Amino acid sequence: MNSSIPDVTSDQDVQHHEKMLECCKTTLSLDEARLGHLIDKINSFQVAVPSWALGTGGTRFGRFPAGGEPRNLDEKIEDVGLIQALTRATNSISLHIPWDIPKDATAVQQLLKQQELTIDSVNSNTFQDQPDQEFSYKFGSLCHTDDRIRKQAIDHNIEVVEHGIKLNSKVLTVWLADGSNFPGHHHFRKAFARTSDSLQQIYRAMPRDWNMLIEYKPYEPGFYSTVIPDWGTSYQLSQTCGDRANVLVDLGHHLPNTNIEQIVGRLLHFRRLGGFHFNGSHYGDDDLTTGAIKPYQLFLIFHELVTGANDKSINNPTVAYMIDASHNIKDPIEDLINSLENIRSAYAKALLVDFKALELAQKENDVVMCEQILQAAFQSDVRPLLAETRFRSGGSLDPISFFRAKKIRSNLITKRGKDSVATGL
Ligand SMILES: [Mn+2]
Repeated sequence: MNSSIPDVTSDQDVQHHEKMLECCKTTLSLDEARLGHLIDKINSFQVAVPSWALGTGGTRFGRFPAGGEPRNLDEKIEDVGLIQALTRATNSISLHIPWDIPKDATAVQQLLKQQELTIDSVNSNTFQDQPDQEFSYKFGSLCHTDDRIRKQAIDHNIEVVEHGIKLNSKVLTVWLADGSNFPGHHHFRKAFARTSDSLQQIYRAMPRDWNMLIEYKPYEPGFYSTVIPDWGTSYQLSQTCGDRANVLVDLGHHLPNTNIEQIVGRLLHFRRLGGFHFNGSHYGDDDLTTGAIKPYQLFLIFHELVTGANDKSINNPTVAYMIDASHNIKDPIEDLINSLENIRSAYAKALLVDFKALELAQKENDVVMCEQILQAAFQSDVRPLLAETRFRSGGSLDPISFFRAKKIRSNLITKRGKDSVATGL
C-alpha cells in the first residue's frame, strides 16, 4: 500500500460487502477455489494510464478544469500511484514525448518504484509542432512529400525510443495524424509507400527486444482521408516491418457500428494484436469513460480476448492495454477509476462465459442458446467480485467514495493550485 495514502479500507462497510459477495457466490455458483481463480485472473489484468490523462481534456470549444491538475511528470506519476493504490488495476503509466520528457531518469525510476508502477509504452508525437522544431507537420510527418520532414519525424520516433530505454519501456506506440482534408491533395499510393518506408526505418532503429504498435484511425484530423485508416492497413504495415510490429486497436477509432469484436478476433487469428486503447464512444473518437455507452460491445470484445487466450493454437504476443480517454466533464481521477471498473467488469463477465456449452451450441447452430449463454454471463452482477479482488490486493472496496470522503481533489487543489494545468493539454 502506498504510504502517503491513509488506510483505504478502515472506513468501508466490510460487513455489507461480505453479504453482497455471498449473494454473488450463490448466484454464480462459485466455490472458494473458483472464486480464487477468478480473483487471480482479474487481478492480473492491469491497464496502463497515460501521462496525458490526468488533466482535464477539452473539446475544440473549451476546457473546464477542476483544478489541482498535475504540473509535471512527478505529479502525474503520483496521481497514477493514487489510482493504483485505490484500484490495484493500473500498475503502469504510458509516457507521451515530448510532453513528458523525463529530466532525470534515475529519479523518475525511483518515484515509479515508490508508487509501485512501471513504464508501459512510450508514445511519439508528430501530430503537432513543437516550439523548437525545424519543419512543420502541417502536411504530415512519416508520409510527408519532403524527405527532410520525414527524417525529422523518424528521428523524433527514435529519440522517443531512447527516452523509453532509460525507463525500461519496451514498446513504442505510433499514431499518425497524417492524412488529407480534401480530395486530390494526397497521392494515396505514394503517401502510403512513404509511410511504410518511414516506419521500417524506425523499426530497424529499435533495440531487438522492443515492440512497435501501429495505431489506426479512420478520420480526424484528416477529414477526407487518413494514411492509416483501418486495421488492415496497420496489419500490412506491421507485416512489412517485422515480427515485433503489431496492430493497436483504439476503441474510438472506428466508424459508427463497426464490429470491433470481430476485428479483435481476426487480429488474434493473425497473431498481430499488439495493443489496446480503451475509451467509450457514441459517435466517433469521443474518448468518454470506457463502457459508459456500449457495455455489451465491451463485453463481446473481452469475450474474444478470453477465447483467444484460452485457445492454445493462438500464439498472439502480449497485449499492451491502456486507457486513452479525455475527461471533459468528470474529475479525471474519478473518470479513470470508473473506466478501470468497467473494463474489469467486462473482463470478469467474459471469464464467466460457459465456453464448452457455447462451443457445443455453435456446432449445432443453436442460435438462441448461443446468445443466451453470452447474455447469462453479460447480465451477471460482478461488482462484489471486483470489490473483493481490490480488497484482497490491498485496494479500496469503493475507490470513488474513498476519493470523495478523503477530499483528495480539494487537497490537490490546495497543493497544486486552482489553475494548475497538466503539461501537454
Ligand atoms: Mn489511442
